[in-house]
Amino acid sequence: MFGIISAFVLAALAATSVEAHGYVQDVVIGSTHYTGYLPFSDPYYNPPPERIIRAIPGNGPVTDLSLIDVQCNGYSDGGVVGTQPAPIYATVAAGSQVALNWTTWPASHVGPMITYLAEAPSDITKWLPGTDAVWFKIAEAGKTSDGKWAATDLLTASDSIYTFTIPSKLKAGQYIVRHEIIALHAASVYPGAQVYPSCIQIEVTGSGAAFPTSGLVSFPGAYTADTPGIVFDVYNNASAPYPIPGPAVWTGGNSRD
Ligand SMILES: *[C@@H]1O[C@H](CO)[C@@H](O)[C@H](O)[C@H]1NC(C)=O
Ligand SMILES: *[C@@H]1O[C@H](CO)[C@@H](O)[C@H](O)[C@H]1NC(C)=O
Ligand SMILES: [Cu+2]
Repeated sequence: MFGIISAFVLAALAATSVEAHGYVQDVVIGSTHYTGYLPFSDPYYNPPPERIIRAIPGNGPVTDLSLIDVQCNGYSDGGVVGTQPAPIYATVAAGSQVALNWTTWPASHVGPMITYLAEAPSDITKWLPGTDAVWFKIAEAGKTSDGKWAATDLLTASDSIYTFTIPSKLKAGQYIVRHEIIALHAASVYPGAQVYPSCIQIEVTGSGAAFPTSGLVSFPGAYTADTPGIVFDVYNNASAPYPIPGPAVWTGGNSRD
């Protein structure tokens, strides 16, 4: 099905795959699995496998929050600034669940898990959001009142599966899901917080008409050194509450905007 990869590349894969950190390796919608973009093997196939997740350079984080890299963990490449659109997208009905399967996440990398959407104004397989304010938050999980972190305690307890729901009244259209873990083990200063974003291309179906009328943010832009929750000492006081960065979660058209 795919081209042959060389022994040299396999040796390189073996060397890199022992690193920590991580990324979304599989997306499950209903009974359909979409393999994620696999940064240590996909680039070595010709032709490359078609994915719904935009390409990432590896399993490492973005720490300079002023860079376009914080949008999709993409990077300037081949004349495309910030991210490479993926060639395909998944179809998902408004109101249904999407499950994201993360690679084994290091227990030291405590932090929140946050999910945004941005509606593509045109073909999502070509769209680059740039620095436009197009993103709204649909889900967030930080630290529970008994000190459990989303990215470590809760993700491990759910077998590395993070689940979110497409807002049931969201208007149909093509959207980028920007999902991230922010690892805080070195976040007592800036730069220090490690952002691991993943951009998943979907087409939402349904008869809803809801869309946020204000409060859209940009990446880069939404997070700076002064944003609550970007600089945070996780070792200082285990019972201190954690302020999740970014705007409030959109109500989904259920009450106000
Ligand atoms: C997540 O993906 C990995 C790699 O494909 C797989 O081995 C594992 O079973 C998946 N986890 C779940 C809970 O489906
Ligand atoms: C730790 O945080 C809790 C919750 O905010 C607070 O009540 C407590 O005083 C803090 N302890 C210290 C030593 O700062
Ligand atoms: Cu790491």
